[in-house]
Amino acid sequence: MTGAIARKDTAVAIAAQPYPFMLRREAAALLIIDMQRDFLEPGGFGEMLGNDVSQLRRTIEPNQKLLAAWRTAGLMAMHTREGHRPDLADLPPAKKERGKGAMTIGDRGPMGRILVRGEPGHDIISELAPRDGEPVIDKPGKGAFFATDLHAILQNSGVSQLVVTGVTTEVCVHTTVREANDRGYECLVLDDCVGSYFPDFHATALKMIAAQGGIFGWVSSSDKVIEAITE
Ligand code: C5J
Repeated sequence: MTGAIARKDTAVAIAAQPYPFMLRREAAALLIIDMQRDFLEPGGFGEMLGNDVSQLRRTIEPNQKLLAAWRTAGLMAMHTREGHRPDLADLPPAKKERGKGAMTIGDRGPMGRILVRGEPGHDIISELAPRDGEPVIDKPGKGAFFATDLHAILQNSGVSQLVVTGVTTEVCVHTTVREANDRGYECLVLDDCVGSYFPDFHATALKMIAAQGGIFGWVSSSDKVIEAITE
């Protein structure tokens, strides 16, 4: 057995809360949640709901560095996008009506129809554009497992560990981590690579993941993961 193969099959400990996460490269995927223009740029869904989108933009650079290191290590990366069919047939009326803003999902904004697949605002930001071969999961809800083929793709790829990043911490990241946890995945959430429009929600959501001995998973930061996967 070569040294490279021996390293590949060996779990590496990553300092985390509530205790070290044992990353197994062959079983791990990076799951980047909803880093879309609609959430991170003015004129999209996030701003339509009254949020300050600049709150999320601090996550871009650490996600870029992590994704570059992850790709260099030859590990599996996946991306998700929240959005709906152009005919809005998969949009629950309750979701459309909530928010009560002047504009709602499906209306035309500066980046096209809000949260609709195929529109510019639905795209992943250019800084984190998926590469050919990286699965992109289109999801109609907050959780990435609901009404998607994510679980099948992970199972067929032998993935049992998820390194989770993206936005927003307490909504789509949290919902996805909870869904993953109930399906048996080990989730490591990176505090500098997830973000919220509400700093206090962000901090509490991260505490909730690692509390009670890791009730939903582990929390660490991107520098520790990069160190662990860099040869
Ligand atoms: C929200 C998301 N916040 N991606 N979506 O509506 O977290």
